[in-house]
Amino acid sequence: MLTTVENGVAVKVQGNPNHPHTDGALCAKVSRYTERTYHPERTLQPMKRVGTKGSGQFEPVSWDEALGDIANRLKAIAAQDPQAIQPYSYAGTMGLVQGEGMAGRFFNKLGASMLERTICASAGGAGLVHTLGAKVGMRVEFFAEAKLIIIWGSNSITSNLHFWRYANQAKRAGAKLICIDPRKSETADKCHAHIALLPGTDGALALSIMQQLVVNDRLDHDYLARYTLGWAQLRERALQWPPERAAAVCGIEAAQIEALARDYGACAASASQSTGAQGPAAIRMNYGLQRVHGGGNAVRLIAMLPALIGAWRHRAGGVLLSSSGAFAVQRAKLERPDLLAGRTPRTINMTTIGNDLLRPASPEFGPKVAALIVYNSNPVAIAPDSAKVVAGFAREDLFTVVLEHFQTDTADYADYILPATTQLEHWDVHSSYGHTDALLNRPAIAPLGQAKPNTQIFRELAARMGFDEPCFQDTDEALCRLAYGDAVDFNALLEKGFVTLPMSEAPFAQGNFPTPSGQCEFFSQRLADRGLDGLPDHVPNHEAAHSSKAYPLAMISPPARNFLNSTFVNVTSLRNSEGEPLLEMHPVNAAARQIQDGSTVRVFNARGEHRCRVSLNHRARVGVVHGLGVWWRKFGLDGTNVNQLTSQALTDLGNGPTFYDCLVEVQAA
Ligand SMILES: Nc1nc2c(c(=O)[nH]1)N[C@H]1C(S)=C(S)[C@@H](COP(=O)(O)OP(=O)(O)OC[C@H]3O[C@@H](n4cnc5c(=O)[nH]c(N)nc54)[C@H](O)[C@@H]3O)O[C@H]1N2
Ligand SMILES: Nc1nc2c(c(=O)[nH]1)N[C@H]1C(S)=C(S)[C@@H](COP(=O)(O)OP(=O)(O)OC[C@H]3O[C@@H](n4cnc5c(=O)[nH]c(N)nc54)[C@H](O)[C@@H]3O)O[C@H]1N2
Ligand SMILES: [Mo]
Repeated sequence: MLTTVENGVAVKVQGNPNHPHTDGALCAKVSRYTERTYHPERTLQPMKRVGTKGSGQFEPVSWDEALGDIANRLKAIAAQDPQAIQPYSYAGTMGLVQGEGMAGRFFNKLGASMLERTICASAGGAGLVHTLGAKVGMRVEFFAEAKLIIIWGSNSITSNLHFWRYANQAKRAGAKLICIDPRKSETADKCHAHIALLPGTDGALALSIMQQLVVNDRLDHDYLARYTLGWAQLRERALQWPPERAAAVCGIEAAQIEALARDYGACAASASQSTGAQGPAAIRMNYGLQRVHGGGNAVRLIAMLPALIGAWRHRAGGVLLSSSGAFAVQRAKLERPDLLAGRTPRTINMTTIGNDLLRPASPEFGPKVAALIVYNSNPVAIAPDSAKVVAGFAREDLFTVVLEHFQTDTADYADYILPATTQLEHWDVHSSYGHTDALLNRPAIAPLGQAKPNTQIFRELAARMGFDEPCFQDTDEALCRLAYGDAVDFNALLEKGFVTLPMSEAPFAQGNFPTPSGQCEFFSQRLADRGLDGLPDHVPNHEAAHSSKAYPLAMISPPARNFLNSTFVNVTSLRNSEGEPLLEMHPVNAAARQIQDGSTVRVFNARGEHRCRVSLNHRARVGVVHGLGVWWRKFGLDGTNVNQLTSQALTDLGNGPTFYDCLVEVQAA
């Protein structure tokens, strides 16, 4: 991203035309980054609560007073048990320095409770690790050369624009694009075929594709024999999934599965040819499909498909979910777990923060959470099962500090809000969301008002806590240099802003999977050793479609195009584009409930109720409703958002959230 600065003011941001993946284009939301940075409601001085908890009433205080009081409160709690202090952070910035760089040091030295940062991608990550061996896959640029692209659980036009550019190139060169998504997304609109399966049924679909590849003998037998582990067992399991069976589970036609397998099988390679008749087949999976109970197993099954047809032989074949395994981040050097000095604090999962804030002290749990320090996150809006989350944050005996740009739903519950800098105002380094370039974030302007980088806030807090290790003096630029160590030439990063990581063009053309066996692991001994099924299977949703009479509709809540999770929701131009929180619903489901297009509805289940307007459009299939997110609660009709309905249940692998595994009923309000 390039920022134009005039007289110290950032007047424009644009995509860097010299960066191949960005190619001069920013997504809709980030192109409004200056509007967000100079927003009149930006929090630019420390604020102290004056009203009752959650009333959102604050008065400005000096940094000195705020940090002094916070340090005193933390010291008193730590004197009893530092595990009663809980950090909570995630994706506000995914920068390695303003993320856990200095913060990790602070909480390790303190001996605070750990946070399991699994609210986004961990089921899929675990699926990849237990199949391919790491969070790695195809290089994104080679999708441009594929002849078949399956976009699976990804609304790329909304949430992964850089990939979409390559998919579009392939499309113009004659590739077939198939989208697998319960919702007819903006991306599905642009694909040649769309398979609108029920949420959480992708594992069944993948098994049935395998069954078809077996019965029609569209397999790369040489690749299977040389580079995979457990094929005989996987083959047996796949044979249990003829298209009719999978079609019933997925809520689609058997013919759709047969056609998909035919297209995919036509790309099957062999020992002598790196692709079949149709050319290379590439799968872009994304995290939308793993926010359900069986998300880990589904990702395992899909990640196996390229091995069946030998797609990995060609650089434009294979699968990509994550490229983060390509980045050798020096986390220990940044976060300094050695500062724990032998202590092993408890860990809380960020998805279950609702329950955990309400949990009393016990021998298994440890102390009640007494202090919460939130940075880079807005849990009151984005964590599931809001009724619990709100009740937890509303506890009068909980001391809450929120580092923020704005008075978010979470900041409303703070005892102190500390003003943080934005990406225009601080140093950072980033890995990527699917490509393999390391990125530098230089400050373009001075911090606005009294805002400070997260790192600086933790540095100053550390000083007041009496933490005197020299590592608390490291500058942000020093932390940037540390993040990748020797893996990235920092001078090149300073010069160009990005550095492409070395990575082979077709990483698994000859096996070499980073698994314990070196093979693509259909059977995972590591999972078997944990008492789990070593072979993947279809794992039904916790709340499977048709399993409840009271709540017959499945609800998913994927991102809105103009927001980034709950970020940008308060930017007027972007909020005007989105309008208001909407529930997309199929006309057949609406007619059965006498619901008119545009009317207000109650969406509810046993966890709660959320009111919003309904949109009867072509995007919803029968039986599935979409509450696009993630709106701030305070902009909702009744001060709630879709997470009032979602559950704290976790995934099969990786302890991830199950936002899209959620049954509801809808009534006219
Ligand atoms: N504009 C925008 N871009 C974003 C974000 C944002 O909030 N807004 N968020 C960023 C972040 S943090 C992330 S993790 C990514 C998320 O981006 P993605 O990984 O693409 O995930 P989602 O957008 O959650 O879901 C993608 C698609 O999956 C579909 N889906 C839902 N359930 C299922 C299912 O069971 N099976 C299948 N096959 N599909 C399903 C949804 O309808 C949606 O169209 O995007 C990033 N980019
Ligand atoms: N229902 C439903 N819920 C979801 C999802 C969904 O698809 N559906 N998606 C889930 C996913 S994939 C994710 S990743 C999570 C994301 O959840 P979060 O990690 O909470 O991300 P955001 O909602 O974007 O909120 C980030 C906050 O950090 C602040 N921030 C940004 N930069 C900085 C900084 O440099 N310093 C400080 N101190 N603050 C900063 C922003 O102002 C913003 O308020 O939400 C999850 N929640
Ligand atoms: Mo995410």
